[in-house]
Amino acid sequence: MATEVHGLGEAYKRKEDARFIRGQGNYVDDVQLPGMLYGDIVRSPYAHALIKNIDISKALQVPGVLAVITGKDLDAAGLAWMPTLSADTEAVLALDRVHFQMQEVAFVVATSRYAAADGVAAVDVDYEPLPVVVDPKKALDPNAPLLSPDKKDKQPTNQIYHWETGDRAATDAAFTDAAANGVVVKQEMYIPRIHPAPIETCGCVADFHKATGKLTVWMTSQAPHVVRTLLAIVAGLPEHRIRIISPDIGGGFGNKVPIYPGYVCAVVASITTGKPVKWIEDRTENLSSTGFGRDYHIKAEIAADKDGTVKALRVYTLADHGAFDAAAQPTKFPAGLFHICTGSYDFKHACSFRVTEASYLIERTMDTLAHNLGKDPAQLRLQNFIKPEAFPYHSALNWTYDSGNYEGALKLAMKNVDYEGLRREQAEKRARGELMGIGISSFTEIVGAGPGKHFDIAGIQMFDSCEIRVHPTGKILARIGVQTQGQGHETTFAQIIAAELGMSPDDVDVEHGDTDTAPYGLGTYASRSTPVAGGATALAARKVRDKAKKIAAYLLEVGEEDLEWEPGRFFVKGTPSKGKTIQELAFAAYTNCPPYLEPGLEAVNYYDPPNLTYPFGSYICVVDIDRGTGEVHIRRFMAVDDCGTIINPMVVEGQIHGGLTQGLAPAMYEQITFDADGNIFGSNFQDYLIPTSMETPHWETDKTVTPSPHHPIGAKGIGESSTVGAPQAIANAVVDALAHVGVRHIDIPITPWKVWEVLKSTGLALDE
Ligand code: MCN
Repeated sequence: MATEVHGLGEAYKRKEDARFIRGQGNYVDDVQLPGMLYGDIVRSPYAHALIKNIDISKALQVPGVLAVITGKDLDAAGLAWMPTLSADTEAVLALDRVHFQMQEVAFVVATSRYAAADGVAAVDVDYEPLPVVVDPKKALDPNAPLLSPDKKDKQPTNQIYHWETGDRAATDAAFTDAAANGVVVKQEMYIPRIHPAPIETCGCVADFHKATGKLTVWMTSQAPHVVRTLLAIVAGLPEHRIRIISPDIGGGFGNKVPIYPGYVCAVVASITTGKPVKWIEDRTENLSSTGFGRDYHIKAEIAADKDGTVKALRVYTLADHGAFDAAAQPTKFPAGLFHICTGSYDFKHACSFRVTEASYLIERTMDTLAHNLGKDPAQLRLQNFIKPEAFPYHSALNWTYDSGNYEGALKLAMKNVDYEGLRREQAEKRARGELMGIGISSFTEIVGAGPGKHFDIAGIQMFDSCEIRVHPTGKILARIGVQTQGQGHETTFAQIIAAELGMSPDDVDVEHGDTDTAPYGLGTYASRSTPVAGGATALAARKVRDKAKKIAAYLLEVGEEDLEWEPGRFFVKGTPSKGKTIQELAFAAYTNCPPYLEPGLEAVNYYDPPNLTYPFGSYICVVDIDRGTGEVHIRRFMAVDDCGTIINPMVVEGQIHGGLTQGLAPAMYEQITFDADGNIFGSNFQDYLIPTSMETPHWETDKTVTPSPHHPIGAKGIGESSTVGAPQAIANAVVDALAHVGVRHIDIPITPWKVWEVLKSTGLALDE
């Protein structure tokens, strides 16, 4: 028998922490190469302007400055524009026009980081400011200035696309009927622009070797293989001579999926100089020029019977995609990867749905329905949930939810917080003039892109992969196509293999992030690693086991059908003492392999999942509001999550804690705004408030387990579940505290100032 197995479901300590807690992680900025140069970017102070001239002469006189690359230089090489992940094009360095404050205008290459920064300050750009539009509603005005006249043929207005889905006629009919015989609720809301704000900013070291023609780029990328292929296509470099290495990454949260101008400029600079070039952006550059999230103006409507049974959902969204349509979403739908369709409820009809924050709007609007009907929000949800026996559930927007037990999760959360007791306490407090609110969010996530038929990046279908090599002594090196940014893949993927082969995860090393060694993969985001690469890993391990079985049959001189498997070994049915461990079989694969088999014990699997996975959860938040200051205190937050089979409960809990804090952030603190001239507010951590441990409440967690029927080990993704589910639980709790005086909505982030305004307008404010 193998030693300890530590298979699925065990809180095995993270293998990668051995280097992290010793400060021995290897991040991009740790890479030092002989003769390395440094790049820094000249950025526009204007949100919209023409570039009349760029004078680089003074910059070239700065000691240490070797070169200044401008948009015109890139244009001459055919590299001025690069494709975005949403089929638009984005300027690498602005040619004759800038479209946002902090846009990249020139790239200074120098012998030190400081010289590069001095060079940036010495570049003289002559701008002619143009009218600015920062409000997407105003951008749609026919008289608004056209922001991308160079794309006029494709985009004659500032509206870059219109997309709708659902059955409009049936939805409208359901609303007409509800207006006459039932109820219709409408809720307008704004989900503000926020930033992923990873602690490590973006950066790279590009190293072009003139003699071999090989380009190696260490890069903060969540999807290194995709970067390699796109670099090959766009820059015309041979793909086998490009190596992208994503070393340890200090958080990604989607920020590190796209290709940014700094990467391209560093590559160009390295090819031009023949020296390695490092580019690392600073905090303000990261917050103001790399990928953001949300910025959705939403109108949501629910049609229901008078008893609260929901019938139809109608949603209109106006999304601000910024200067270029660079949304990092790999679906075949313009609306993006995360359209969760119709939430956890049995909506028969849905229409015009184009939203990534579907969960927020559905949960907010369900609460409005509950308050308008005078129903308990928990009861309204229990009444409308998709029933456990309805799975696989075909949604009104043609998605098949794999499995779920929504009432199970909500009832567990209610029991854990003593929901009835909290409602009694709320009534007592209200009678005393105190403000207490209880907010529920029963969300459904949709994660695990592919299937390849629905999801691709630049045409590459969204599968993922795992390669397993069992060495003669039975130790394993596995390589996966996904790329961790802190999610613990080196541990959890080792656990999958360990569970399949009956051995200790200590005996399995997992590598990732190097395109020269890892099998092709589409990257880590959208909680797709476990649903897709996790499936590939289990199936690759099963291939190994299948071959090991053939070897066992040969060594034990029986037919394969006479063998039985127990974790770590095959034995002859009925004679348990006659068997071979996986380690013995690995050794035999190299020393005494059956003549009719290839020697060695390796397997690779590329897995295109048949469906997405649909994790879900029910969260209950309890808040108290200070009537003197408008301050909201989160007293309790109970999160019940269900991600199917759990590989490592400790890693999952860590992911949930992080996600809840990321959900708290937009609910109460984070927002990027601009003034009328397009000057960005929120370009540093003093103005852009990420919650610290001081602001973060104590998270209480629990779980239900509803395996995915189609996933090889029944697992669903979890990484972003709680960031999807949490904001509306908090917003619902605040509104619930004020619902008795007619409040139905407060836009997030719910700041003390906004609450104070509501308290004053409703007469609840205590002035002293
Ligand atoms: N896991 C598990 N059992 C399950 C599901 C997951 O043990 N049933 C484990 C996984 O094996 C993995 C971790 O939980 O170790 C997260 O897995 P998964 O849900 O597959 O998500 P991904 O690994 O694809 O990570 C992406 C997800 C997203 S979308 C964001 S955003 C996010 C997140 O993960 N960014 C993170 N968590 C993050 N955590 C850190 N530290 N840093 C980020 O940038």
